[in-house]
Amino acid sequence: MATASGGDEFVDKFPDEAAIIKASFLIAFVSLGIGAFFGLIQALHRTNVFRVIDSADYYTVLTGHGVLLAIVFTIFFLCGVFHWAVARSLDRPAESALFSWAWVGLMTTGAVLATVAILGGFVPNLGMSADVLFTFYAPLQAHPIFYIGLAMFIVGTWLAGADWFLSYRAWRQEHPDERIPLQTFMVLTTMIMWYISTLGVAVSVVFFLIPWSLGLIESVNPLLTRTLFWYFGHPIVYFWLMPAYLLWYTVLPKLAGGRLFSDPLARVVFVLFLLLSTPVGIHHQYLDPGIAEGFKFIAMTNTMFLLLPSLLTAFTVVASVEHGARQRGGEGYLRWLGALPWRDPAFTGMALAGAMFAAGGFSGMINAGMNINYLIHNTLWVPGHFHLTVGTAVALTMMAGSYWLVPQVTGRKLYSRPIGLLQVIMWFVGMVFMSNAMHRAGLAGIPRRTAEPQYQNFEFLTPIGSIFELRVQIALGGTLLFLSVVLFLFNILLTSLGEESDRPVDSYLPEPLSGPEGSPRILDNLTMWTGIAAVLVVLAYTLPLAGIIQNGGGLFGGGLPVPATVSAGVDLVLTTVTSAFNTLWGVVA
Ligand code: HEM
Ligand SMILES: [Cu+2]
Repeated sequence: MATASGGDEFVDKFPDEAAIIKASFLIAFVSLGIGAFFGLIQALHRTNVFRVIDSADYYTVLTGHGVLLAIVFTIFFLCGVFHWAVARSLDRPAESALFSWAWVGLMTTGAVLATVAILGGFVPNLGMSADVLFTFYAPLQAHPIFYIGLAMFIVGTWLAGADWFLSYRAWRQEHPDERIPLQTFMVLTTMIMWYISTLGVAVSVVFFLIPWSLGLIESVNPLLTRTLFWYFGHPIVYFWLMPAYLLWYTVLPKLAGGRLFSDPLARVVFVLFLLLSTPVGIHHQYLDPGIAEGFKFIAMTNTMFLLLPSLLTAFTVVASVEHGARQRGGEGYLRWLGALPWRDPAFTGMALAGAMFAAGGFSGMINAGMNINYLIHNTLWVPGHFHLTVGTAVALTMMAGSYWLVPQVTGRKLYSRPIGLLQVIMWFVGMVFMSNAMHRAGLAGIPRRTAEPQYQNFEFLTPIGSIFELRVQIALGGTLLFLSVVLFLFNILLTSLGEESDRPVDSYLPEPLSGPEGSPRILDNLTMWTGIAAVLVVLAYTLPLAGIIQNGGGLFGGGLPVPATVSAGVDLVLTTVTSAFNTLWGVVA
């Protein structure tokens, strides 16, 4: 890895890149603030502790919360991290600052349009709303501006990826024989996964949802838009997670006082995520009619394979942190934990985020099991689960990472480490309350996505504790989480208003204990991995999609007859693929 030492700070070396990263972070943090405020409103409203909105507006708030946090905050922040990682690990600026500003501008315009459409839902006379939730598939319909904004946002991310690939190409010309620096490798594999998976949502938005919301077509095939959404909806999970992994693999060991345990293992993990992220989306559709059980079973099996890279990560990251603790004098089987730098909010935040991710992994296994999923489907268990994963493993890592990254791109020291420490601990405690209670409420059958979870003449029962106590925990947890975001934004704001410092933070990243030299070069063969990933996607999706189009009333649903040529084409693809599959099966079995 390239190094940056005293006087040679990122912001001095790469001022244009620092400006791009600051802009990305700024938009991410504004979204985080608004989204967290909406989260507080929801947590207090559905527990009936305090109500400021009308229940009819709940979906507007919930859509704002989901879109601003899970799409805008996470993706803007990760674009900043990736821009930083590529510039520092290739040790070169982007090819064109103008091009970088173009993607920032396009993504920002798209995000603003989508947000305006959502907020329009609060003003009934406006005739504009987008109460379709962050999963935006049919039959819920939004104002066209919402979909157009989303499309611009996604195209913006494609351009950002192109920016990083162009940097890499220029670097490669000057370094024909070197291994791809690890951080750039992580960014490129993640972006290849993103290109493959966003194709699904792009098709859904451009060919179906935009024409439908503009009235150009009368109907859509809802199952098709759902399937195209989830084709992208699972990989987006890894799009959120990979920047957190990037920080856990390459920054956390350093903060712990050590070095990454193994560079090749990290590469293997990112390749596995590239291959396995996309052919599993149907695991979000276990309860959808119209998809054969067999396809759901295949999706479940593929999902279980994803445990492998997750466990490899847990092993590598913990081993690296333990190495750090032992470098700092830690001893014993577990006593070394005490030697870690727990006063550093960047370290503690990331470590707590990783610990919560383990819990999220366990509840995720239950979601992933086809039969046991029926127990918790669409209950509060599900938000309980993903507030541990994207809501903590990712969001808390991003906030903690900011305490180390923001000084690098602003040239200013962190305003307050104690406030930072309080903030990350508050997030952890708040999430223990809110998420645990949500999981338990889900087991009791309380539904998600509703302002009024109670039913008339019906009492939810819990095996231990009471529904009242669960409601209090959700409201209390949500309040602590919101206050934690306020502290975070306050600390970052005062940091950026502070005085410039010669050495705002120790940004040096040491080499891994085991470098890439001994590992097979094939790991760096991005073209080959892309090819394999594409083949897996075709295998996983061709038959289910053909079935959905045929059984769901064609490409555009029941309302419109499918043009004869299209349906003949689908028939042809279906019979060819089925017979090819049968032949292949005959050879294998
Ligand atoms: C201040 C912190 C937060 C609070 C108080 C909070 C609270 C909530 C609550 C109560 C729900 C469930 C609403 C329902 O199903 O009726 C929810 C849903 C959700 N939250 Fe959060 N949350 C917070 C932070 C986050 C973060 C950081 C993320 C992601 C980065 C996130 C992503 C989501 C998503 C995607 C949903 C599902 C929306 C839907 O069902 O369409 N939340 N949140
Ligand atoms: Cu998934």
